Amino acid sequence: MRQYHQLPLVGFLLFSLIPSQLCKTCEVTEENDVHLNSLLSTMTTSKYTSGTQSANVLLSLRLVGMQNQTLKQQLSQQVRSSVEMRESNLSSGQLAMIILALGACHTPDETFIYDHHLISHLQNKFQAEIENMGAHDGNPLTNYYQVSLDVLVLCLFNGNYSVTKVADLFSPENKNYYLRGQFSVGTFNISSHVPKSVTTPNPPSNISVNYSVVITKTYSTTVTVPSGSVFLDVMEEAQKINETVFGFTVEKSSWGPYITSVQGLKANNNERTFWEILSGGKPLSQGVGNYVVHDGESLEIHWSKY
Ligand code: B12
Ligand SMILES: *[C@@H]1O[C@H](CO)[C@@H](O)[C@H](O)[C@H]1NC(C)=O
Ligand SMILES: *[C@@H]1O[C@H](CO)[C@@H](O)[C@H](O)[C@H]1NC(C)=O
Ligand SMILES: *[C@@H]1O[C@H](CO)[C@@H](O)[C@H](O)[C@H]1NC(C)=O
Ligand SMILES: *[C@@H]1O[C@H](CO)[C@@H](O)[C@H](O)[C@H]1NC(C)=O
Ligand SMILES: *[C@@H]1O[C@H](CO)[C@@H](O)[C@H](O)[C@H]1NC(C)=O
Ligand SMILES: *[C@@H]1O[C@H](CO)[C@@H](O)[C@H](O)[C@H]1NC(C)=O
Ligand SMILES: *[C@@H]1O[C@H](CO)[C@@H](O)[C@H](O)[C@H]1NC(C)=O
Repeated sequence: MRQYHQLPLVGFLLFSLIPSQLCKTCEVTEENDVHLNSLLSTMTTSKYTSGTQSANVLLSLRLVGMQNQTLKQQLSQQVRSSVEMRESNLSSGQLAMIILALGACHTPDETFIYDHHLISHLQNKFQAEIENMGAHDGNPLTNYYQVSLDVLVLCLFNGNYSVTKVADLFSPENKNYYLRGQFSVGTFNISSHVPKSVTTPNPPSNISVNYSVVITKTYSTTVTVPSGSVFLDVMEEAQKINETVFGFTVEKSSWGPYITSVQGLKANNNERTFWEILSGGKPLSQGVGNYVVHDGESLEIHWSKY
């Protein structure tokens, strides 16, 4: 027997997000049409390499009521096979996103959720997050963003969770919501650096940038790369110069390459450490695979805490 819990107020608010309600189409004004169309065309023509990516796009397409059935079926197939292939390796938030995407709009995919016991898998993954928080000073296995996705989905799909735990977890007094003394990352100072126009210079030229690894000590070098290079190209050139100082590891993620270690020092969720990337002292709002570097720029990768 499953016990169903609902937080009265939060439950009501989340209830209003129930899939059938989400499926109402909303109007886009004519002047915004052009933006929407370019977004939709990017979504239609992109190649998705992970189940989470497909799930995010499928959810969006279902929510806006987009009619391309071929595309929706392709995406839903990718999502379902990613569950079949690596359910046990999905993080809690990834599984939550997948359930949201499959469960939106009452399609036949909804039965897949129950046939594969995805809600009870999510309950277990959520439980593991809670246990990790107990053992590591409130730090989840993944992050609070994913833990909140878990709760949203458990609530929408009548999963079992402890109401008191959740109420504690999402209380504003929770110190883990504070970054550099501020509540949440809404006020995070991220540089609004827009990549310069993508006109490729002809003939191709080289540019030089200053690249530093900052732990407690700063290790700097000057790197020459072809213009149009991204942050990751700079890191690879620096690694060729001195493997000990500039060596790093990278992992594929749904946002592109993610830096996991530099000089053998690995980011750790239990300690809330990560490798932060900056330009001119300001944190970048794109990852190493997307940020295009400029001549004379001062790039840094910092051992940081969040
Ligand atoms: C939590 C989080 C982090 C955590 C991740 C570690 C952890 N404890 O889980 C920390 C604080 C370390 C982090 C770091 C960074 N992040 Co971040 N992060 C997020 C956030 C809020 C949620 C990610 C998540 O769990 N999604 C849900 C799960 C189900 O999806 P997922 O794909 O499996 O999630 C993984 C990846 O997203 C990955 N990840 C997190 N951030 C980034 C950034 C990049 C560029 C890549 C490739 C991967 C990546 O970590 C997640 C867990 O493994 C998102 C915002 C969002 N709404 O998604 C921003 C977000 C993904 N991050 C962003 C950025 C810019 C960064 C940094 C580059 C910031 C910086 N200047 O250093 C760094 C990454 C540097 C590096 N080492 O390569 C941007 C990416 C924008 C873009 N267009 O590329 C986002 C969208 C926030 C924003 N709106 O600006 N991040
Ligand atoms: C529907 O999506 C498919 C890709 O899955 C694409 O080839 C096709 O052009 C799309 N149709 C429309 C009308 O956009
Ligand atoms: C799960 O991840 C581990 C370590 O990353 C890997 O060795 C294993 O092959 C993965 N299993 C599946 C089914 O993808
Ligand atoms: C529901 O979850 C709570 C803790 O989160 C647990 O104590 C209880 O046994 C669970 N009930 C069922 C039926 O799984
Ligand atoms: C962000 O920048 C503004 C102005 O540059 C500054 O006043 C503010 O203190 C900064 N906030 C953080 C969290 O660094
Ligand atoms: C750019 O650098 C590469 C490698 O150092 C070199 O082979 C090439 O000639 C340079 N190109 C220009 C235009 O300077
Ligand atoms: C490169 O940047 C580091 C750290 O920001 C600084 O200490 C160093 O002087 C800079 N080097 C050059 C050549 O500009
Ligand atoms: C790399 O840098 C370290 C520290 O500056 C230095 O001790 C080492 O000799 C360098 N290695 C190479 C191959 O240049």
